[in-house]
Amino acid sequence: MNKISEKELAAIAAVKLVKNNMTIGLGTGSTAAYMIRHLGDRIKKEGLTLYGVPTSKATEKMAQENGIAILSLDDVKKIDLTIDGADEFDPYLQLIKGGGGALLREKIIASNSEYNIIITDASKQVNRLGKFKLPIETIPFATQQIAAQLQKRGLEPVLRKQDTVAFTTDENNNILDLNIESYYNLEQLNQELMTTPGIVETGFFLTTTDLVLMGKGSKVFT
Ligand code: ABF
Repeated sequence: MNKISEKELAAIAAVKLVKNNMTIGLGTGSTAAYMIRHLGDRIKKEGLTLYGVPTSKATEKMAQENGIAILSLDDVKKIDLTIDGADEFDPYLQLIKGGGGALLREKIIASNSEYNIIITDASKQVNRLGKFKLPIETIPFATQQIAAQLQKRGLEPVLRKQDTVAFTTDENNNILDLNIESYYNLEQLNQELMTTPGIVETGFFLTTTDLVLMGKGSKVFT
């Protein structure tokens, strides 16, 4: 019997917190995929009614395959609970997300949720964010100019590619991955990025998270 991974343990712990008739923000990535499958199991076993607001087209498809009724953000008054993955988290529950290219919808859903849970494992835990490159989402019209500006600031922007062409998000935007290791004031850097015309969103999730569930016995960070 294969050992259950830390990511799946965290997903199982998060799914246990879901109650009947809840509206759930459904995250993106491999850890979120475990969560969606275990939600599907609970729907089958307990006859739960759940409503899912997906953070990506990929998640929407997986949720439908697992019997979760799909709602758009416009359909719901509030999202009770969002369960999502992350690329890095620090002791202050600050995150870097967006490795999967879904950061814009993820942040929109997180900011419209009553409660946000991150499911992850020890490989994502850092003392200071930045080992993982920070993804930002840019409007294709401005991507090249933005990259040139950020290069001058030492952020070493790399245009994310899919095969040989520029990766495009669900909103048909580009992703630039930045090296933020020389920056210590993350709030200020986020503010500067978010006020740069053409930058739509950053993968900084600095204030959205209420609970981090990390595999192995699902240690809880709040
Ligand atoms: C998603 O979870 C993304 O923001 C992030 O890239 C991903 C983490 O990937 P995984 O769960 O596959 O480790 O929310």
